[in-house]
Amino acid sequence: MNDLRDKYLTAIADAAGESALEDLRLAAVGKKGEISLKMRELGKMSPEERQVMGPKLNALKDEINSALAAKKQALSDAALDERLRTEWLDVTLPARPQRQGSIHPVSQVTEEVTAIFADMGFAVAEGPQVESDWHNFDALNIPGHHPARAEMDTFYMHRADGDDRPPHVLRTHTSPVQIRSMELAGAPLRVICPGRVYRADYDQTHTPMFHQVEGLAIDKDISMANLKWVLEEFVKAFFEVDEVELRFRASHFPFTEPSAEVDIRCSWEGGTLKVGEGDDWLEILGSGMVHPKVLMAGNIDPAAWQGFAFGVGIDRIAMLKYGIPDLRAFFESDLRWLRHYGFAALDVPTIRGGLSR
Ligand code: 2NL
Repeated sequence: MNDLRDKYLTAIADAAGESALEDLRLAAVGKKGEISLKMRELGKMSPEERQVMGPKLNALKDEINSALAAKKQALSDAALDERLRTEWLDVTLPARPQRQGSIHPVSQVTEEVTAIFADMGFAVAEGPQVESDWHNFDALNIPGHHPARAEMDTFYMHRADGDDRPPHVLRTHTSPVQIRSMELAGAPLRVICPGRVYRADYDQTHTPMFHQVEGLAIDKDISMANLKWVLEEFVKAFFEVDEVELRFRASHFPFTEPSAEVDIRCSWEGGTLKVGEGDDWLEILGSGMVHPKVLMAGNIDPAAWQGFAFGVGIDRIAMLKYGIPDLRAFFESDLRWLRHYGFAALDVPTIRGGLSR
């Protein structure tokens, strides 16, 4: 009996797979297995002998059965481990191994501008592209008869017949987002508002949808000097140069008083733009001190608070920084253009890590 026991326990321990194990089960405790046959012999034994052998054979059978069950479990655990090891899949890998997608220059520049202003304490705000005409015009001191409404070539949204409320518009600038920020957060306030804007204009240098970022800073003691410093820091960081010279030219916007257009010193020697040197001036920004009526529209008391604001065309500064000649190509979704001017998906611009490197 001990030989039988050793034989099967060793064989079970050494069994290489489930079918070898099943063969062993049949050979030992199957209907015609060695142990089953031995049990059948119990009938021929004397009662004394049977009383000794019966329990011993039953115990052996139980022992073999549990060894079989334990080995079966061990084999199936090992099989599962092997499957998990060989069928392992990295679900974070890109769908295709080649570089297929790239970041559009507009997205890249939006990220760059956001990183620069975030570093100066500006939050980012977004708002609806379909706006009430109040947020887009009236709140910005552009009343119904104002020529700026016509100049803006506004897209008006159609109202249902008989509905004579004023129509909504596709926002013509991101200023309404700043009005909403004033309404929501009040003063003091520092926000930039990047996003899509729309004007019914299409030629070499205009597309009916383009991108703008506006900035707004409101506090107790804010002046044009703060505006100048912020814009200088922005231009230096954005064009990645150590020195810049800005020129403020008196201008007019309905939403700022006083208003200034901002030029930067540059050179176009050899056909490429160099910022901060040379004898040319490049207009890149509109700016000014927020008009008291605009503060009031945002529920901010103009007797207690003042602020500066500015607006930049994202597409325009993207063309300047990255030497992209044709504005309309921005919106044609030409894969060859996107591969040429696009940015690698993982090169997220940061102040410390570099904006465009
Ligand atoms: C331009 C002119 C500008 C603003 C935008 C602004 C917004 C609020 C109040 C006052 Cl809520 N002003 N925005 C101010 C001056 C100029 O953009 O030529 N952009 C490309």
